[in-house]
Amino acid sequence: MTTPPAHDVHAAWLPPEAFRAIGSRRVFVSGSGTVRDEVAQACAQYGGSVVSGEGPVDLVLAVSTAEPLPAVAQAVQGTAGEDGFVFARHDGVTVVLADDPAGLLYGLFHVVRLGESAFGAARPAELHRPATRRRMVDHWDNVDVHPVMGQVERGYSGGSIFWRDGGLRDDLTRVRAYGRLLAASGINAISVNNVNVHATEAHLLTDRLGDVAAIADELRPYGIRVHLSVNFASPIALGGLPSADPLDEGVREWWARATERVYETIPDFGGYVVKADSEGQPGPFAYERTHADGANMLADALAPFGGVVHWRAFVYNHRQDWRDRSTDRARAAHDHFAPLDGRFRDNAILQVKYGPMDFQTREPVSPVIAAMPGTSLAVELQVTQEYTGQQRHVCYLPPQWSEILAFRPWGPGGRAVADVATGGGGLVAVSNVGDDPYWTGHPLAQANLYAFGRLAWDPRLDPAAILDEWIDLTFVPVTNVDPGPLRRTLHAMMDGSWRTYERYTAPLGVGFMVRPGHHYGPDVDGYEYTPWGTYHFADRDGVGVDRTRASGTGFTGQYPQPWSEVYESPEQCPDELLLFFHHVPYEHVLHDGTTVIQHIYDTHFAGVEEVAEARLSWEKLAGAVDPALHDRVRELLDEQLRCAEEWRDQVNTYFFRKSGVPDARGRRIH
Ligand code: GCW
Repeated sequence: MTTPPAHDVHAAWLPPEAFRAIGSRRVFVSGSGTVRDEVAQACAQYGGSVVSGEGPVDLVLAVSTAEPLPAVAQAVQGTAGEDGFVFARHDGVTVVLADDPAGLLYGLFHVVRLGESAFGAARPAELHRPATRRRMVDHWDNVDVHPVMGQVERGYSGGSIFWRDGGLRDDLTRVRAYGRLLAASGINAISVNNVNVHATEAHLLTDRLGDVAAIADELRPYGIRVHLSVNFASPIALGGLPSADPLDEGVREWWARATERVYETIPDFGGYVVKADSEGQPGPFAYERTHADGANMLADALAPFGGVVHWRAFVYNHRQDWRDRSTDRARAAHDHFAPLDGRFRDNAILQVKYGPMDFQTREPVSPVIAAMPGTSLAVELQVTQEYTGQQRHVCYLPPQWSEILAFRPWGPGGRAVADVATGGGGLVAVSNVGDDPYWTGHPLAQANLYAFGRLAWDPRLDPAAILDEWIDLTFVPVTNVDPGPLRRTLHAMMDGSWRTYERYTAPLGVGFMVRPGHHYGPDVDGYEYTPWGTYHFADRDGVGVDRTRASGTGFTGQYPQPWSEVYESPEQCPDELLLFFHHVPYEHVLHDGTTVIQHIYDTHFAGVEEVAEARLSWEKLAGAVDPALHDRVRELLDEQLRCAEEWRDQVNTYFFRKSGVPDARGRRIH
């Protein structure tokens, strides 16, 4: 891959030009701090000035209690609340008023997004408030380089921006810059190490806490709180205790003391993230305790300091016997957690992956989300593209996230997933960032991180509009040519890319079919006879997993009405999830009149054609974007096309050989 020189870090969605509209004006800023520094820097670059309350001013950025507050700002009414801001254009002046410094920062970035249009016609006061208090990204970064996973587990952007050679990086400039990017998207919380907490990383809680504090110092100016993944067995591994039983007094005391020391060092520390009894991580099951017992022990240690524990619901048997048709991995989270509803402390957040399996391109929404009204739930998304092209393929994920967030588990008229999340623990996503100069490996993958932040702030935003916002911020200001073609091309390449990816990979919601271990590229039977619980059950007659109550694993019964009925019925089940819920013959007819087998052939040919088209469109943008970036994306599109063809040919050939049914259109199948 071509890489620009190491010092040349891509500015992502905050190129200097994005600040021109602000930096070329007279700006009143109340107080000292990040907003003032940002404005002063922009003004130094673009000829504007930071002014005091007297004299003419174009933009006011003020905390509402500031003295003196220019008269024009006093005329703007509205209470912003935590992290919020009021935005208005009044008497020829643009006004941003907040109640706290974080809100002012979000107001500043709102003006950055609007650019010149923030200084046009009058606008009545608009209130902007985040839908949820905590908007979080999780890093799966290891301090040491892990022998199998590398430094960042499921990371596709190089090493960690925090850790290097077994310790904290000497230069944390990029951490500060990352915090700035996150704040500009709306994110305000981050966990800095992998949920699989290995031996070295466990020490971040105790003797290596100074490293975490140093990261917190870099991120604090951008309103971002630091959280830490901890190992449930820490009292044994770090404290030398004989047990980690969550009901043991000595163990509880150990966590209370350890947590106290964390807050002595980092007073605004956010809390813990825990993966317990999952894929080999220790947990409360070893002591015959429940996950509520485990989570509550940590919640109690954190409560005096206002901290929270994010307790992950990703608990399943990863040593399943593939011959055992009664065990269904999709059922596991609901089976384990639904009975515990109402038993978690207020500051324990149950973090639930959006689907019942594992971040697949297509899954139904997890039934846990509807099953725990008495528990604070956070919905976990995967910005890092583990199963969606690993940042070698263009795959703009927000259309998927928006579908998930808009899904109504209790049917039309009921609450949506977004309502459950915003009324509880909010949204959390696994970050896609590493030490790559473009931050995310594939430069276009930056859009996923940006859009996650925007949706965490407001889950009702339109993903297509966020995409344009990202394109304009990232590319448009630096090109001297008509921005129209660039915007149109990028939009066309990216907006439908998740569906394109779906077309050339595993069909109709059946999932996986990826190469075991690293999960890149096709391997239809790769997981079929393994202990991982991820099967498609293709035979000569048909394909899919019978999860019905009538004849299958009964998973459909974990949903409330109407979905328990809709998913139970092969006639009513949405096509895109058909093979997730049903084992059907190849000749089964979908709602659009196509058979399953013909759908498999058609989508796989179509998906590859769409990638080929995207590649051609990108070729035409040579000269319209930075040449190094153009090269990087072009090389990646070559790889995407190669890989999509491989997917097409393996999947089509596999199903042709199984079924013996030829393609109705006579295309080449190997
Ligand atoms: O998707 C799976 C990944 C693991 C990951 C796990 C999890 C961090 O393959 O790499 O571990 O999920 O979410 O805990």
